[in-house]
This record gives sequence, C-alpha cells and structure tokens, in this order.
Amino acid sequence: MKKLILGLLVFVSSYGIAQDGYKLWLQYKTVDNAKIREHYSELNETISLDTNSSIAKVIQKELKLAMQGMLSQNPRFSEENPTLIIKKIADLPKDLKPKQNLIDSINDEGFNIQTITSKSTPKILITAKTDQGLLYGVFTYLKQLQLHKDLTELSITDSPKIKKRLLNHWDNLDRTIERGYAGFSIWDWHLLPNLIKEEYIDYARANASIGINGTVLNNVNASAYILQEDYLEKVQALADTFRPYGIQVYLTARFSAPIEIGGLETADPLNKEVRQWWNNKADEIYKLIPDFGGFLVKANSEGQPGPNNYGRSHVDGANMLAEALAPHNGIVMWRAFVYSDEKPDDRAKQAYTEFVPFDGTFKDNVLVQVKNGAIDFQPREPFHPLFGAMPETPLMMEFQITQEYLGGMSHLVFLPKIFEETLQEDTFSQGKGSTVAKVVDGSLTDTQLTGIAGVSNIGNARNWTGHPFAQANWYGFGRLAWNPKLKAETIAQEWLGMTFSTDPAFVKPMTSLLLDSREAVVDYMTPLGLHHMMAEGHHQGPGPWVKDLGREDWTSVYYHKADSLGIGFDRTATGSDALSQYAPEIEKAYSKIETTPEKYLLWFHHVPWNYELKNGKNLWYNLARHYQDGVEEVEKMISTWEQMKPYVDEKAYRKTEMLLSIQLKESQWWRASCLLYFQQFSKMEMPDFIPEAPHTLNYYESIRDPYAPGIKPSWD
Ligand code: GCW
Repeated sequence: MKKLILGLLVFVSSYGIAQDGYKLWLQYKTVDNAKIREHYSELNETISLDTNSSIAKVIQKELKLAMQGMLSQNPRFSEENPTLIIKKIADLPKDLKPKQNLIDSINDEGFNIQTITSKSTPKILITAKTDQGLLYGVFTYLKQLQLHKDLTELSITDSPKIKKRLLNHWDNLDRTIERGYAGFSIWDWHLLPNLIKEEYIDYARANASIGINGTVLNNVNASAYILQEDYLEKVQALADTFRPYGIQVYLTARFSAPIEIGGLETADPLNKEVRQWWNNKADEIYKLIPDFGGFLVKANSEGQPGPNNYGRSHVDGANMLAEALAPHNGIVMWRAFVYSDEKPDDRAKQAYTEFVPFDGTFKDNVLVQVKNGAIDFQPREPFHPLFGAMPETPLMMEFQITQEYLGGMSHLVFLPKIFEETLQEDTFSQGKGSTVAKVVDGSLTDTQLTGIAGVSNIGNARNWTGHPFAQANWYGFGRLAWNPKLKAETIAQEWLGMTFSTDPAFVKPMTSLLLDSREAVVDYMTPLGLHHMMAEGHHQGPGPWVKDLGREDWTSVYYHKADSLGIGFDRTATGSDALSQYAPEIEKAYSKIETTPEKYLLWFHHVPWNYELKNGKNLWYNLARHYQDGVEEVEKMISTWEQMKPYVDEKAYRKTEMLLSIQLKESQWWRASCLLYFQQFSKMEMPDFIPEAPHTLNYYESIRDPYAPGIKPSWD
C-alpha cells in the first residue's frame, strides 16, 4: 500500500500539480529514484541541530520543508545517534573537529560539508564558524539533494568571496517599480509593519539559499519619505523578518532629505546642522534596526540632488553620510553613475574623469558603486574603466538583473553570461590577470570592504519575475555574488536541475539554450559593439533613429554615428579618446580596428561600411549576418523548447512557449528596423539571407508604445 501511495505521490508532484513558479528553485521535488531516495532517507533520518538561535530555527524549518517535499519524511531532531550533524566548529566534539587548516580556510560566512564515518556508519557533518555559515551550508547541502548528487563522499568547503552581496530594488513607495517588468513592488508599505506577508519570508529564504546577505528596499531615484519615522517602523518590520535569514536591510538616502523632511534650508554636506541631521537620523534608524546595513546614494545624476548643488564634491557628500553611519558599522554605497550634459564630453568617459581624482579620499566605510559598463547595462559593454583605476577605493559592482535593455520580461536572456564576461575581463591594472572579479572581491589590492549589487527583477507576479526563466538571473546573480569566478554553465545546470529536472536529456540542451541566449540578444539588438539603440523612454524595442532629445547622450544617433562613410563611435585618440582611460595594454590593442575584438568594434571605432572583417566580408554584410544570426538563434531556442515538453509542467511550458514567440517577433522587429535604417547610410544591397521586411522604415519609425511596461523615471 505504502509503495502505491508513494508512486501516486511521485506522479502527482512531478507532473500533475501545476508549478506556478512561486517556489522558484526551492522546488524540493519528490526524489523518485528509489535507490537515491533510500540513500537520502537514511542519511537524513535523525538530525543533530541546536535550535538555540533564530537562524537555527530557520534552518530547522527549511530542513523539514525539504525532507517532506523530497522524501515525504519528517526528520527526527535528536542527539541520539544522528545521521546529519549541523554544528558550529566551536561546539564540535574533538573527534569531529575539522583540521585547523580547513578551519582557517573558511570565513565567518563559510562552511564545510563532509561525509564522515563515525561508529562505522556514514554521516553528514555540516559545520561553520557562525549560524549564518551553517545556514549557507544547509542550503548548499539541500542543493546536493535537489540535484540528486551522491552523498557518500561529500566534501565541500566554501566561503563567499565578496562581503556585501545585495539586491537593489528600484521600487518606489507607491509600489511601482522603475524598469520593473514583474508587476508591482512586493513591499506593501501601506500594510506594514503589521502585515508580514508570506512573500517576505519566501523572499528571504530564496535569497539566503543563494547567499544574498543584504537588500536595498527602495529606488535610487529616492524619496526622502522612507526616512520618516512612520516608514522606518515599516522598514524595521522587514528587517526583523529578514534577520533570521542573514539578510541586512539598507535604504537609499535622498541627499536633499534634510530639506524635504528635516525642515532645513540647505542640504550642504559642510553645513553643521545638516551633518547633525544625518547623525541624528542614523541614530534614529539604528535604535529601530541595530544591524541596519547603510545607505545607497544616487547623487547629482539624472537630476537627483547631491553635494554638487552646493559646490561640494562627491567625497564631501559621501563622507558626511559615512561619518553618521560609522559609529553603527553602517556603510555608504555612493554611485558613480554620473554624467552631465553641461560637459559635452563622451558620456562613457565622465564617471572616470569625475571619480579617479577622488581615489583614496573616501572614508573607510564608503564603497563607490560602479555599473559593469560605462554607459548603461547594455546587452554588451566593455568593462567600466573605473575597475582597476581606483586601487585605494573599494569599488562595488552594479549589475542589472531586471532586463531594461534586454527585452523586459518577454525575452529569455541568461544574464550570468554578461556578468561572467565582465568579471573575467582583465583590467591589467596590477599587471596581467588583474580581472574585474579580483577588483570586486578585493583580492587584487587586498581591499577589506567589498560589495556587489544586482538591480532586482522581482515583483509581485506569482512567479516573482514574470518570465519563468528570469528567475535564473536572480539565482545567477546570487551565485556570482558569492563566487565571482563561477562559470555561467555551472549556474545554468544548477538552476535547471533544481527548478525543472535533473534529467540530462533536459539539462544538456537547456544549458546550451541559456548560454547561447545572451549572444542572441546582442546579435538581434546591438551587434559588433553597437549600443544604446533602443526606443526612447521605456527602452523597449528598436530606435536607431532616435535623435533630437533633451540631451544628445540620450539619443541613439549619438552612439552609432552612422553616415555615408561608416558607423560606430570613435573612442580612440582620433575621437573621444575614452580608450585612454583603460590600461596601456588595452589602449594599444584597441587603438587599431584590426586588433580590436570584433564584439567591441563599433564601441571604439567608426568603421567604413566596406571595411573587411576577419571573415573576409565587409562590415555591412557582417552587420546583416549578425542580425540574421540573432533571429535564427531565437528560432533554435523555440525548437529546443518544443523538445522539452515532456520534462516541464504544462503551464510553465506554455507560458515560455508564448514568450518565445514574442521574442522571435521582436528579434525580427529589431532586425528589420536597424537594417532598413542603416541601409540609408550604407547604400548597399541587403544580403540575400535577409528576408524582405514586412513593413517600411517609416512604419517602424512611427511605432509608439506610451504604455510599455517598466515605469520610466520621474525625470524622463
Ligand atoms: O539604467 C538607467 C535607467 C534609469 C535608472 C538609471 C540609474 C534608476 O534608465 O531608470 O534610474 O539608469 O541607474 O540610476
């Protein structure tokens, strides 16, 4: 009878119950392989765990949830002959203590998972220096079970390489999300602090499972109101909810808050009253939230107020806030995303020009937060020249997980390929091998304070991210924040196995699909180094024709500079000379068209239409070939997905199938719009592999979509 019920359970849970995506990668699907199931059931029958802390209680809850889901068994928590031992190193009996060199190799958030044999029976030992380390160890252990790994010789020692691993929510207090495509903000400010929604707890679980240890709750285009007492009590309720999952809460600080909610006449960082106001505000916050993480600040950028309004520098502004937070161990993350139209210099140069002179002058608890590229989260950008250029200043990476320039929520794009590419780039700043990853994890210049942030793609959509596969980008960001040297392929395999199926017939083709999806979007949107060619405002869809806006560097023509001779932005010495902001090794290689990697060609050079690329074909032909490749890649994704139907729940299958059909339509829209527009300049025949465009260029240029998703910024 038991076997019959078991069999029924297996069938229903694997295929019957529609997976609406709410459980994310923590599906804890039934382990239906009898041998593995038996192996797991024995090893997880009795668990030794001191539930003497709030984190330990969370661990216990997660173990129960996981074992119930995967094995339909309730583990016994007891010290009597446990098969799974979860204990801090300091509390371990001598015979179980790991070797000193192993203990020395893990940091306070690290852990060790080991299969041991004690009293001649195999057991699993998860140990760490802190409860938070145990939490990360347990989630990593549960991942092994979800991936059906063999536990007989487990030996995993791991520690996060970056200290501050944060999500940045561009969530407004009215619950709209700037550049958000998955519904409204999950923070229900109106009902906080009393209503603690299940989503808040599952948000914390999901983030803890990938090692995220901080979250900035509100938009960098900030509202001062978040710093008012009534809102701070709401923030406190979220902080209390997240604390047992090892997650600290941060807020964005609107630089003009002392005026807007403090009643002062000025927000000048050198003004005594203003400094006192921020000191008092910090004290007020820490009374409510003793482990408050600190402030994220967007200042003097895109209309946000800042120290420059008072003739002061970014350092003056950041250091004032740093002094207010320092007594409480808080940090300031000061964004370097600055560019102004007063100085009509190449936008890609301005952050470097403005911030490099400040190197070494920020307080010790200040991180400068830098986007992965010098323009703005494009499908591809060379790494930001600031990485490696400020060795005396902790630089924090800012990636965008939400797909502002990558198809919103309707395009499947596996972003860890973008993150991996940037992190592996060599800055040459301390000689060869000075990768961006080493700048960010601090190992290059022995920087103690390190951080990485991802602009969240989470909303109140039932599956959190809108597109089922956008969850992989949240997951992947967390995994790379933990280890910036991780391979995108490993991340894809983990996420696919935990979310859908560990069957190699599914994982293998889907891993290729994910890994190829990033090059596809580059090809059908901005191939060969083109950038910033999207429709204005909402940024959804093509707009290579965009010109005559409030400022040149918000248009598309500013970036591609297409004319009868050629296309591309000359950033070498004969152009804006942005190239000189990179190390000599890069400047030398990229100064010539022929030695510049073709993927960055039109980022750094204005190239003649008939210039011959490495494949012996001219630029116009290659541009068309990349647009066509992008569309064909999406067609390939569609045919791969069709073969995955047996492995995926019907609902998730259908939703992804329909979204892929939108992605194909929009890739064809990009191909036709861009090639018809650029053909006006190249005056060259459309290669025969490019199908006849269904509409005229005028038609494409006339498309307006004022209600496209993603809430444009208030200043736009
Ligand atoms: O990515 C761009 C977006 C803005 C965003 C800004 C920034 C929050 O278009 O919506 O504003 O940059 O990063 O501050």
